[in-house]
Amino acid sequence: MQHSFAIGDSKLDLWVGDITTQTTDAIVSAANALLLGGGGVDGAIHRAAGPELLDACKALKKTLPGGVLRTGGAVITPAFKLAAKHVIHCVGPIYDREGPEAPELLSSCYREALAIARERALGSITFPSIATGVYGYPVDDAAPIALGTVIDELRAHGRPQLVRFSLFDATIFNVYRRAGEALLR
Ligand code: AR6
Repeated sequence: MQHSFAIGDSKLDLWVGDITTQTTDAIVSAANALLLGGGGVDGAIHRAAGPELLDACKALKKTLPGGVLRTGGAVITPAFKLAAKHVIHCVGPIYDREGPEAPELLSSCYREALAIARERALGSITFPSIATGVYGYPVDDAAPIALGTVIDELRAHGRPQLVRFSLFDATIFNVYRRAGEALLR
């Protein structure tokens, strides 16, 4: 299952599938503040990348204030055994904890990840549906924020050339597809 939108010269692609199989320059993990791995998409990425990814996260933690990645933040490591070259680790908002700040914090994840991709001159990046699993963000609310932020960033900067979402099942894919169609109507 796949659907594409054109945003200027860039492509915004929606896929159904496991993000660990993606071959884009970077894939994004929905991590937590401690950056020590976890469940969901983060666990799948750590398992597929191998133990070097945890070592890289531990080294990176030492450079962060208090050893934690703030909510809405993003950092980059190599991707080790994955087909992608880099993993960008984002911390989405815990929906019930952040209240009215949640939309801005979710948007910040996508903005910061895309800023890192531009800084590193990456041509392609794949996101999961950040915060909509364990962190409890309703996917109907998260999808227009995720796609709206990516569309704004692509319109403002014209790169990376490809932004993909690797969505775990057809239900989530359909929510994102409808949100994309509504935003780009
Ligand atoms: N590929 C693509 N999407 C996936 C995959 C996969 N392999 N596995 C799960 N998803 P979640 P969060 C989807 O819970 O809500 C972790 O423990 C999943 O269906 O992974 O941001 C972290 O360490 C959902 O749509 O991330 C944090 O503690 C989406 O990915 C916490 O969970 C996000 O679900 C972060 O929670």
